[in-house]
Amino acid sequence: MGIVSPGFHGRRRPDVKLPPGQYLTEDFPVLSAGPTPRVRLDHWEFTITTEAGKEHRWSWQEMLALPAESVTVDIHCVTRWSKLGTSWRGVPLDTLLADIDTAADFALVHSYGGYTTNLPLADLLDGQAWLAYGYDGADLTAEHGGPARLLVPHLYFWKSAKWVRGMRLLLHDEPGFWETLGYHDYGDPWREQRYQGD
Ligand SMILES: Nc1nc2c(c(=O)[nH]1)N[C@H]1C(S)=C(S)[C@@H](COP(=O)(O)O)O[C@H]1N2
Ligand SMILES: [Mo]
Repeated sequence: MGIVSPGFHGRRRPDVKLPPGQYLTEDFPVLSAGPTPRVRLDHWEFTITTEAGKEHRWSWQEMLALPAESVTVDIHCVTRWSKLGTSWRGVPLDTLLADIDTAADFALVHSYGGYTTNLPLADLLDGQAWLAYGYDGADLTAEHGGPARLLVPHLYFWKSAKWVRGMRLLLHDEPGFWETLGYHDYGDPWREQRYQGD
């Protein structure tokens, strides 16, 4: 996928904490398929739309008022860099999904700027995913997806949609941007699910 900032240097060394085919980087590369959208906080909203068409919407202030968590996780990009011990702050998706009546098994996440990515709904639950607005003790910068991005660290990082705007809950899986272009539907880095058929 489009490398915008290729000027980083990976170290090759065996490390059990790295999924197969990955190398470590200390930098935080920026990978964006298009320009960085600038979203005004007073216009920002996050919307979950159920398969029945019911919309659940949070303004920036409403989202910030929800209980947040600080998490430290490893992230793995399909272009083979991994970064260990990244620290984030955000709202668990469990909280946003808690009161939503749905029979859906899938989510199609969409971002300001038009990016999309799909995941099983189960992968957004049980403490596995966050709506992240803080990174390393500061506000999440725009290049890394601020005001807020999805954080789903157990899958390749393309599933962690930057500038996230909402998601549609679906009874049937629908591919997102990279998945339509041949990347794996699920994207488990430990099973090296980079491309369709892996
Ligand atoms: N909206 C949006 N989200 C996105 C992307 C993108 O191009 N647009 N790129 C994905 C990819 S391929 C990766 S590896 C990570 C990169 O996040 P970073 O730029 O903060 O490192 O964001 C993911 N989320
Ligand atoms: Mo990526």
